[in-house]
Amino acid sequence: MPTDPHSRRREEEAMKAAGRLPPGQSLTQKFPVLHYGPVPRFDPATWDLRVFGEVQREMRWTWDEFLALPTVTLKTDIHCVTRWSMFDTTWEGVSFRDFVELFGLTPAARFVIAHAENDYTTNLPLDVMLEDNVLLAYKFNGAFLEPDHGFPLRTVVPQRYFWKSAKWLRALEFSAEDKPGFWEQTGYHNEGDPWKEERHERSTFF
Ligand SMILES: Nc1nc2c(c(=O)[nH]1)N[C@H]1C(S)=C(S)[C@@H](COP(=O)(O)O)O[C@H]1N2
Ligand SMILES: [Mo]
Repeated sequence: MPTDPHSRRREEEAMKAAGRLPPGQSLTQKFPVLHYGPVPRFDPATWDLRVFGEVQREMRWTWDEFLALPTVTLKTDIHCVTRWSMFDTTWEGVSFRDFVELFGLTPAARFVIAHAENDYTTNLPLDVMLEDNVLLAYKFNGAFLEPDHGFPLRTVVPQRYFWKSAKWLRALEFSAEDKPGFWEQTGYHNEGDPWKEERHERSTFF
């Protein structure tokens, strides 16, 4: 990417025309850190990941158990609602679709609520989560995640704005009803599709 702002702007327009950069986004080279609240401490002795709700079997994994699960590597573009996009990020983790096979869902399951440390939650339809590019990721560009970026574990859902990729993941809830999460409750769009520019819910105040 050229550093000169004029040629960069031209490059971004070309990317939009080519259908790779969603509307209203700009490319970034460095990986911004963005979250609400403090970075939680990780203790491998007490950490667990739980699944609950509309599942056949409620289960929990310790950190060592989770690390033993088969992983996949995914190269993808990511898009933040604050208008930065990053191309060709590489993540390694457990494929969500494979993960669900370990416990099974009930026929009532239609939404997935990611629960992270410090009560951060975010909601997605189950059918989006079951697309083949959704990961429970613990490595970025070949190394374990930095604490800032969600170590030990985060969801990666590239087809939605990045606030729906929960850092410091601790549980996945499967639900018959939708449950708007932390940002969704403050007015961010419930779906958050960057290609439709679903940034905020239509507000009655503007
Ligand atoms: N637990 C948690 N996850 C979170 C957030 C947060 O505040 N808490 N912020 C979200 C937002 S708005 C973005 S853009 C991405 C940023 O991820 P990064 O800091 O790794 O770039 O994390 C998302 N996941
Ligand atoms: Mo974001």
